[in-house]
Amino acid sequence: MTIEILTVLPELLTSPFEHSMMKRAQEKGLLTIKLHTLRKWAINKHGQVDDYQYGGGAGMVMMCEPLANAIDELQAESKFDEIIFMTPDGKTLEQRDANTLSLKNRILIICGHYKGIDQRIRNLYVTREISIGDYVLSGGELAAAVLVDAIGRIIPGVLNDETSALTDSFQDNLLAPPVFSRPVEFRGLQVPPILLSGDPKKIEAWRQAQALERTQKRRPDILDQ
Ligand code: 6GU
Repeated sequence: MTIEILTVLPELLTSPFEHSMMKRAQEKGLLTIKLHTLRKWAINKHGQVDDYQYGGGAGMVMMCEPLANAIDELQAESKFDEIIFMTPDGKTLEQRDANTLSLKNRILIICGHYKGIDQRIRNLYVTREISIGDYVLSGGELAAAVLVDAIGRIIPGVLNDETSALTDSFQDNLLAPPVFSRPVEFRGLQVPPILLSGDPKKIEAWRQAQALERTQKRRPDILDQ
């Protein structure tokens, strides 16, 4: 899978993909990440990609031409399966969205800045608008990094048994159960004896019960789905 990212701040997006799972996905050849600086398609030699908004009001808007020219050039040879605009007014990202996107072949993510992008680019090009939660970030880059990580780690072949996504929180509308490692006792707190029982059926039943209890307490909203 190839994920391309169009941004005015590509520097913000280098480190997030150089470690851990994103590194592994790229090394395995399962994920290719390409950063594109929107300045390359600026309207003048000053690198201008934004302008005042019609109707007045504070804040600049990312202009049509740089974005349209960039997208047209990037998909001159083959079309993107999805063109995603990161925006706080988009649909809140959920595990099921990441699952769907992880099966695509080639996607483009556009990072917004300032007051956002000209609405006509959204109408003409964008296939999905995604937010990562109900709060405002300075730009779409950190949100794009979150989206790429959520997608990249579940691309078929990236995870192995050790790191399986099947037991992740949200993967079956349940939060993950508590986990314990050595030592058996720490500051007077014991590991639940059942985890030391060596009985896989009992352990699985305990984990299911814990996951359910945790979800009921913390996120009853996801249980209803
Ligand atoms: Cl995708 N962008 C910005 N700027 N802020 C956000 C967001 C995205 N998602 C939540 N807050």
